[in-house]
Amino acid sequence: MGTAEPQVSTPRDVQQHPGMTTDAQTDGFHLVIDALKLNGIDTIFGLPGIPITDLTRKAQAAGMRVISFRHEQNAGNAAAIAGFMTQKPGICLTVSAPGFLNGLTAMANATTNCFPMILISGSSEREIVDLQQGDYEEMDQLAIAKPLCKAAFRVLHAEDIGVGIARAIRAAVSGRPGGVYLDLPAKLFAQTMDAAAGKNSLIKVVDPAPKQIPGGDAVKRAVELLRSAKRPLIVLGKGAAYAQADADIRALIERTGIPYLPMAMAKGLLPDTHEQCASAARSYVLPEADVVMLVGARLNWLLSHGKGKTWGGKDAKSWGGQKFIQVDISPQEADSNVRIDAPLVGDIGSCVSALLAGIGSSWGKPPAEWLSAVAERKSKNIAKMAETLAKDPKPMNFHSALNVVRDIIKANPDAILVNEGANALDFTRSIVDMYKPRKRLDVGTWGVMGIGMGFCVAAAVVSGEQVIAIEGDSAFGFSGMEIETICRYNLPVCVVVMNNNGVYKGTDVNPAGGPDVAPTVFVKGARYDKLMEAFGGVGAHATTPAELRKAMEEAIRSRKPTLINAVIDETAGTESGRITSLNPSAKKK
Ligand SMILES: Cc1ncc(C[n+]2csc(CCOP(=O)(O)OP(=O)(O)O)c2C)c(N)n1
Ligand SMILES: [Mg+2]
Repeated sequence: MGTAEPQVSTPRDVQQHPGMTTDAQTDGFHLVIDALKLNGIDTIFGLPGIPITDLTRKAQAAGMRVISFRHEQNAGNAAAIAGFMTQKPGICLTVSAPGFLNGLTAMANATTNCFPMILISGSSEREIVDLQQGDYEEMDQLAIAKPLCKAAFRVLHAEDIGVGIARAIRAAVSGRPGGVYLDLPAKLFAQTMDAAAGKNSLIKVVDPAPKQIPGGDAVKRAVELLRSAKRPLIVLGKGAAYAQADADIRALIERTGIPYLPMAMAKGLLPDTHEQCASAARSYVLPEADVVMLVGARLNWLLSHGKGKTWGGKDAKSWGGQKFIQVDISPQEADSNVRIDAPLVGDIGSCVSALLAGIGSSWGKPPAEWLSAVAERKSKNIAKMAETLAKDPKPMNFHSALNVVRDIIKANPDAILVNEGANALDFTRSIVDMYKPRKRLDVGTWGVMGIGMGFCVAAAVVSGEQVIAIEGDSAFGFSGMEIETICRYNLPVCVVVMNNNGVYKGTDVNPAGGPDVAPTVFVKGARYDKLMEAFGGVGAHATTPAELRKAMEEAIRSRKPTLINAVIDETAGTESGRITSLNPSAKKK
């Protein structure tokens, strides 16, 4: 069978004669599809071409939903967020070398964010790739994928497809979820084998993401530390959202009475309007808390590494004095940035239910001084924000536009909000309250641009709910061509482009005074709405909050693919939004 590994003998029931498939035979194409279906995977996000075009056709013929994209990165982002929403690995299917590389960014982002996805790429002939003889789209994909994913596998023989898919599924969803790469060389698809033996070779994965029960000592340690706190705080991360342990998490928060902070994608796990939500007092509670319980949240840059001024430390690196409880599925997470006094390792659902049992029924609420201090900061900041939101400046700015989005989400709490950009991201996160779990999907751990339209497509396909995307005009550009995909599948997606003529703002000028505009500036007054009309969707142009409201309400009423070009004051944004401080500053002026 012309295999590159001479030590592997050709199995007797595998032949290399495509076209000779009889009813009693199956082939690589069908085995891949059957293996996915056997494991309850019903959707593929991908982009066809050699050698996987027929795989997309045959998958569709076999009743799978095959969502075809315009660029693999968007298909990959769709797969990743489908994985986050469903706890099943999202599948992204690409061609070899360039298609694979296009999908790779999404797979790496999935791994970073702990989203379960499987990137399946066709690849070229092993013999030619390994001798570097210059095959069509030649690349040693497996080697390149390895450092960017949780696991990477290659299947050379049809009889091993069942094992390959099973291993990929387990790797993607068990423990801390992540991206997995599965390499399927072109020759595999045409290999035939006896149909009964083929069926028998497939594996239905039993218990793909086994519960990981925390140790009793660790639970006791965590509960005791929490009980000792005078100013406790709970931080909910997107791991807590992923876990789908919503009722228990809510019970834990409410029974302990502890103020909590949701990270961006944990917003809505409890309604952001919950009286214990401390989002509006973030800069007060982080430095003031004495015991912090992290639930599915890592102490990475998004939480200032658990130290420094944000946490009340004297300078950038010094400890603020908090004690930490960290609930996480990975035993390696604790102590990554600061000392974790009570690590609690297990799946979030099992850990939270153990904590609930541990705190029992007679838990005293946190000291009243702490709760009232938090409440006071909160109401002051909320009042200040309400004042800002009530203004109606001309031209429209981020606040007055997002005040509309805030009302729309309040009236449509089941809608899914996709969000990317800099100012368009940061203002949306702080202004738009979420009411239900896993409804906010955004740039995640990396703050990556380009997730927008891929996330929209997957969110609509997976949930059937209305999707609303709030996109910076720069952010939108990374995946904007997928509005054709949105129109093609007639998805209920309303994209709002917050058009401030550029990256961060539209007012920069070329310091050298030449004819080129500044690197952050785009075409002024661009009409993104016209793009949507080109594909039969609805385009709207909004220069006031009233126009924006009308267009969004109409989009939701009609469920038609819609793009609203929301004209935002080009002076309104700030450099890098809320993370200006991360910009290196030049020594030499
Ligand atoms: C893949 C990638 N490339 C570049 C960046 C750097 N970056 C951060 S935000 C941003 C765009 C900000 O502009 P826009 O989306 O228009 O948002 P605004 O602040 O103008 O609302 C860019 C390019 C990134 N985060 N990810
Ligand atoms: Mg912009």
